[in-house]
Amino acid sequence: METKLIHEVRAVKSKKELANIIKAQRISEWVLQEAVKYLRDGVGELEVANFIKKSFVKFGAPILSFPPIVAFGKSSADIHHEPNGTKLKRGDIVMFDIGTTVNHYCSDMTRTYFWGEPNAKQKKIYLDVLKAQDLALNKVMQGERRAGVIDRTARNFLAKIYKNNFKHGLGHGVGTVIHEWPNFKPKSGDIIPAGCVMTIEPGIYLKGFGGVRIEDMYLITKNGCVNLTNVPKDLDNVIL
Ligand SMILES: [Mn+2]
Repeated sequence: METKLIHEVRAVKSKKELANIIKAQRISEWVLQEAVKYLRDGVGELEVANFIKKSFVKFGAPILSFPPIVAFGKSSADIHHEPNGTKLKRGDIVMFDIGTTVNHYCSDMTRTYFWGEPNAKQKKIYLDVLKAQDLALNKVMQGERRAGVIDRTARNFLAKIYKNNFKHGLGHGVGTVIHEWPNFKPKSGDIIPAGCVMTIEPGIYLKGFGGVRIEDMYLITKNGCVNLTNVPKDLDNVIL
């Protein structure tokens, strides 16, 4: 018998584990919906982040995967932004990166919105990040399982337009910890196994301007993948 490593075994989810991840994701989606409704001119990032925490409690999932990221305007250029007193104003980018746990299994999702009609540059960045996610997704659907190749598919597309402003890995495994094996990174040698749950989350971050990240969680299957995230992300759906 061949040996395996524990991270490889842990990556492949049972039906029960998957059900927990999906439940955590559904709850995050309810919370996201409420958070979007809570937005108004002048509301602060921290106020919205606190509202998100309260909503997770209300929906019965008070143990979060990580502290909610709420970023308005230029704050969205900061990958791991800590919500502060920044107030929402028309024309701002609004980024939410949230996740919770059910029976210790995590969920993870990022959506980027526009508070009012986005300008041409905001629109272009959004559409390019969405395209990068789609290119990576198509690779997975075509059966590509080399994490490095999948990462570079999205990365090379974005690099042609935005140089090195995609400043993190394309995605990661999700389980009882929020970042687990395998990893989509440009130099990753990981081979993605069927049955694992991965995020695909390209982003572009322009200091002094703002950023866009779009993150969905996928179940990797033998022949493709299934999106576990049920939140629209077409440009029309993200203009508030
Ligand atoms: Mn993530």
